[in-house]
Amino acid sequence: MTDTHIVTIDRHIIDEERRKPEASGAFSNILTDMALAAKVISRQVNMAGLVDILGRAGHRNVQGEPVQKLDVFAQDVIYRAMDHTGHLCCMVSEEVEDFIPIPDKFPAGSYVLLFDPLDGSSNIDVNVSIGTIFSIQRKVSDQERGSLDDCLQPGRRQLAAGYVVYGSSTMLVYSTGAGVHGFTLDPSIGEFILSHEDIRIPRSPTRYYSVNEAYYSRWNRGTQRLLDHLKGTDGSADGGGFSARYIGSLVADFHRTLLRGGLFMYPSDPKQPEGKLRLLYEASPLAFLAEQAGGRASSGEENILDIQPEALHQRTPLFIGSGELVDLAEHYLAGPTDDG
Ligand code: P6P
Repeated sequence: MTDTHIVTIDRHIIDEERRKPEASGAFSNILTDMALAAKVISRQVNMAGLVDILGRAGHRNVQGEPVQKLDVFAQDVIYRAMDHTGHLCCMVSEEVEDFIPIPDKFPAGSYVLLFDPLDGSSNIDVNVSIGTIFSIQRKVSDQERGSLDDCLQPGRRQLAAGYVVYGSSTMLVYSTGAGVHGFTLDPSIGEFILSHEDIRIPRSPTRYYSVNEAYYSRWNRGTQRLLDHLKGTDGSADGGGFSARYIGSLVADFHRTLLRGGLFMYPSDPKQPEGKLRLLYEASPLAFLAEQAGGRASSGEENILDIQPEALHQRTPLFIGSGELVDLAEHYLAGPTDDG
């Protein structure tokens, strides 16, 4: 008997909206528009090997990194899905140096969309999963078409956050503050179908730690001691027992951590004193999801969601996943950093 009880993401978003009497519907429309953008990007990503969109687009983004053509495509798709709807006052994108006001020809709204259109783009050419990350904040200034104050808000104030992982299947995972829910794209009907309701990050004992260990020699002693403990090489009775997993694509590594538990980390080092990952549209939305799923995220010193952003593209060290492992990371990072 074919299951006819399917919950599409559009229906789920409407159900979530109905739980909030004050909801205007604008907020729900942003999520629905993001789901549409995700379908369009997914089609292009899955065709990447067939269509001439691989390889570099010939210029560099605001981070100074070579821009892949799919990066440009994803940026355009999300921008065009959002610029005319009247729900946003402005946007922040990893691909654009300044915040992006809604054009005067379109009505402006009360929300801010912050996004990384295609994270992990260096993996595109080798067919490794990549992702889109997004965060939604409410406008706080009196500027009709947004201001830096609307963009530089702590993650604790997010109204919603989510990501799309373009992998063996395309999944959209989001939260509006009432748990984390995952939807798998069924290409045969072009719909995201509820497949992972109320995702909870497994608690210890969990199996995985996830970090680029090639940088071990650059880390401070606290970070090195944390790795030694996770690997069971520090001689402690309760160390070890993990498997290492590192894809090198943030959304894919986080998605596994969300579903299987464990600890993902991208520590700082002398070459990257603030870490590599971006606060506003990478660490902060993933931290919101982690906390909604019963885990948490830290810079190593403070909860990611409590950081007051100072700049659009500022970076942060990131330790995210099962709460007790994030606690462990903070414990080791607070310890002696020299050989003492
Ligand atoms: P590294 C991909 O380029 C990315 O921005 C994230 O998706 C990923 O987590 C990280 O960089 C990988 O960085 O230094 O380990 O190659």
